[in-house]
Amino acid sequence: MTYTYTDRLPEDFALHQLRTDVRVGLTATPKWLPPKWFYDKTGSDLFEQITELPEYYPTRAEASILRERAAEIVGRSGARELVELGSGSSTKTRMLLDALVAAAGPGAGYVALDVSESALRSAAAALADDYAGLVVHAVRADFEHDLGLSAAGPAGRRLVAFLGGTIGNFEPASRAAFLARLQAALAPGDRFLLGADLVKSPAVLVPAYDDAAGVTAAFNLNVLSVVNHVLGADFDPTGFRHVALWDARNAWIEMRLQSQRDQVVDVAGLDLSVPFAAGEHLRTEISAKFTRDRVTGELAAAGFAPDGWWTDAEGRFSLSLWKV
Ligand code: AVJ
Repeated sequence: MTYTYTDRLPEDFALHQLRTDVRVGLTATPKWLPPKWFYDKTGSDLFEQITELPEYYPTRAEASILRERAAEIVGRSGARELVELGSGSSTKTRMLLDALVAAAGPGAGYVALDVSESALRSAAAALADDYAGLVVHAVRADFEHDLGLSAAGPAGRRLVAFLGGTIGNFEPASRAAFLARLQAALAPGDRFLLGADLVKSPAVLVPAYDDAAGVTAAFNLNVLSVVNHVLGADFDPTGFRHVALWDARNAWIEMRLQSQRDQVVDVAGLDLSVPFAAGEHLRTEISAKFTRDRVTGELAAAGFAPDGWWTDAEGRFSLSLWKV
């Protein structure tokens, strides 16, 4: 089978957004860059490696819930279409699709939303090949601002999945805005499936973001290479050190890059010089961790009603189902 492709973003969208983010983030105090820029080809490969690290439990924990519960979740949702925020080609997507195709039969649909055309096309092509009879749509959209849910045309009930714990990358205010927008975009009968990582001991959390093999450090530092390539900056990655810390008050992991010396970084494409003091931190990611009460409270505030809660056997990660 083949797939359809809809582009809802201007071609230079990513470049424009990166320019704005770098200008705003690197002139702020303290400095920051949003985590979405980790994921060029190298960064995506490094993230795949992270998911296989002994210390990084979220991917395995979420997959173990799906292995046991995908059929129950899809059955309870009554969905004919799976909409995934972020283009999934992974085992996790396939566990949901197996259940969907079994339950909905021919005419079941899959919609992937992502900002990356290449990620969308490779995921959509692979899934269209492997699932005969599955109608596959790839939609290039920025789901933080445009859910693109209308792009694929009328379907039956939809199950919108936001997996992996990526919800934790949002600042609390953007998370609330995103959830409210999603709630408003869903029709009665639609369901939202959320993967959220749970609060646990820093002795487990910190190594998950600071592994012994140094893969997460390479992933974090890679964002400097992205800025170098795309905006002609001259970051020297060896001038920075990976830092992961647990912020207990905010209940989030913070990843930072710490400048190892006084240095000035030139961003040619922005005509910008950025001074870093020795020891100064650049924040590159927050990864919030949740309690069941917090998930329930935030989803209720956005207008969702609970329809299911599952964790892995060790209670590390949650999947939860919501109706509007
Ligand atoms: C893909 C955003 C869920 O926050 O755990 C992994 C990204 N960062 N190691 C996460 C990540 C460092 C990951 N998410």
